[in-house]
Amino acid sequence: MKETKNAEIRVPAEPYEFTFDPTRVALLCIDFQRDFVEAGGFGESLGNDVSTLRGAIAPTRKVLDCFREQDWMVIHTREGHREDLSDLFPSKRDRGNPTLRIGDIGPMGRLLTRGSKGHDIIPELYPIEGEVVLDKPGKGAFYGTDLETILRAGGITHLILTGVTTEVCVQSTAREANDRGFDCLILSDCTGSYFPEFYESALHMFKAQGGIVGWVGTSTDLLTAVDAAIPEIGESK
Ligand code: C5J
Repeated sequence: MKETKNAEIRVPAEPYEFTFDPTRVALLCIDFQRDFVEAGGFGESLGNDVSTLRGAIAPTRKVLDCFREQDWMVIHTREGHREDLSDLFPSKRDRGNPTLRIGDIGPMGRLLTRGSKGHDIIPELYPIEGEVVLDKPGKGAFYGTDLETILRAGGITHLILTGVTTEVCVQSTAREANDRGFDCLILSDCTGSYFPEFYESALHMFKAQGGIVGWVGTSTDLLTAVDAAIPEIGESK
């Protein structure tokens, strides 16, 4: 990690400024998997238009580059199941009426199954060495994983959340994190939903009542705030 000990990053956000110590922040990139974002995956098998999520990719890449430049903690999550599906509840497998179910073979291999092409992270945001890749069987990233241990061991208190989809895995993870005492900022331009109305209401609920679950901001405001507090980022661009 770079020498950022005395910096305090102050990000304009709703319902009020989100302030963090850069030695205690982590970026969560939630489920940017081919299965959700690309044609032929799990998201499309549920009848969704996956192109609605793609707008989140470019701004997330900029935030990821900033965290990499600063050597701050980055965690990528992937929703999916063991190859033998032993960690897949029947309730999850059988829910709804999809054309294909989890574990079935689609154009990108077995849906939401570890080891398949569709389960992996999209090339634009692919993890690099040293970044945590966390496989999770549920929607929330804390359920059934060692995420909390990793964050506590790293001294992390503040989380910046990006990912898909806003009202499912991003929201579930943010709520789990909030209940564990982490301060969470969701970047509105770095998250996406198949349903514009769910995107709006999830973010609205999150920051309502004085930030009952957390804060909502933008990647531009975050990057500007980092740049102001740690000017060498701007110089290296
Ligand atoms: C969903 C997710 N939508 N990553 N998963 O099933 O949001």
